[in-house]
Amino acid sequence: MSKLRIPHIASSEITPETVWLSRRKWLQQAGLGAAALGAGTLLPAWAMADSRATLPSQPNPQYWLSNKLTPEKDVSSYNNFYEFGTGKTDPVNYAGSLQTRPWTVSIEGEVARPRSFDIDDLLKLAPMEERIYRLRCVEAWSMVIPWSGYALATLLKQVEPTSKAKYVEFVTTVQPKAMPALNDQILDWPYVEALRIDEAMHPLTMLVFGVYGKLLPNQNGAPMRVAIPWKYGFKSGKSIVKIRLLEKMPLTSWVKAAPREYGFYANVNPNVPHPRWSQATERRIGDGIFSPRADTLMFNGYGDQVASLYTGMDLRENY
Ligand SMILES: Nc1nc2c(c(=O)[nH]1)N[C@H]1C(S)=C(S)[C@@H](COP(=O)(O)O)O[C@H]1N2
Ligand SMILES: [Mo]
Repeated sequence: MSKLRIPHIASSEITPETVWLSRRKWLQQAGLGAAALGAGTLLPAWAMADSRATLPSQPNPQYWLSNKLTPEKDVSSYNNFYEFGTGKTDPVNYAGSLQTRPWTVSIEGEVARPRSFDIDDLLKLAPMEERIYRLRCVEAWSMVIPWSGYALATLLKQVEPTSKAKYVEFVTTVQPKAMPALNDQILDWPYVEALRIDEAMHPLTMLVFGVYGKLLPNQNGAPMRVAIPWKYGFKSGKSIVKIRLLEKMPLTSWVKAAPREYGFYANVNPNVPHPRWSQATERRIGDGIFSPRADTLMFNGYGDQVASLYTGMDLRENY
């Protein structure tokens, strides 16, 4: 199979976002310029083949955006899933071998009724809703995506969190045979993310099983991931196998890897730059390379719904 790779600077200090910026620079210097940055352009044709099952879901007009949707081919071919590599097309090229059945999700920790769920039971736990959310990556690009799923709170209520449950941790799958980049030492695996309990119970926080009316492609986090639309994309863990309710704030993967750059909260905030680049604007994937960058919105545009969760908190300190 064809493997299109772009060279990047190898260095032990380099962090993944630097690799990405270097890639951009390399493309510019190589004279490929902006055209080569279009998400779909590097894709081999076979990657577009579509064998996913449909997932009927009811559009939920409460969670709708008027923005133009990011084309499905970009949603499924321009991804971050570092277990498969740091290149944007590594996930679509390599995630095909991820085993997504059988799949169980265990919920444990500070809950009255710990238990495991089979993924096929989770698909039937509540009516499937289709919601359009913007996903804003910390790398300053964004997509507008129709996800299928339901509120995470629906699942958490089933296991009855105790009064000690202050945080919800998501542990994602590790499949050494399927994941070629586990030895890259960019992050410690499994990829772990977490939310405060009130963030996790917020109706916007979505358990996702499908996209564009079909089951999730592996590269988007099959068979189940979360989507937390007011936070940078790295908070939305993919291919979740375990959910733990905890009394203490867990150490999440990106905070562990680079605490000065990635905070626990990671609320989208145009006023707090990443230490190495601005977060004031974003490039909308799929909008065409000549369209202007968009202004990034506080809480990714979801401030009316979530700002009250952070009353009294200094969002510069808690980035
Ligand atoms: N397990 C796992 N989940 C992950 C990541 C990852 O590398 N591994 N990347 C995160 C980042 S940085 C982003 S921006 C989103 C991207 O989701 P998408 O590829 O479906 O758009 O997934 C997040 N979830
Ligand atoms: Mo991201």
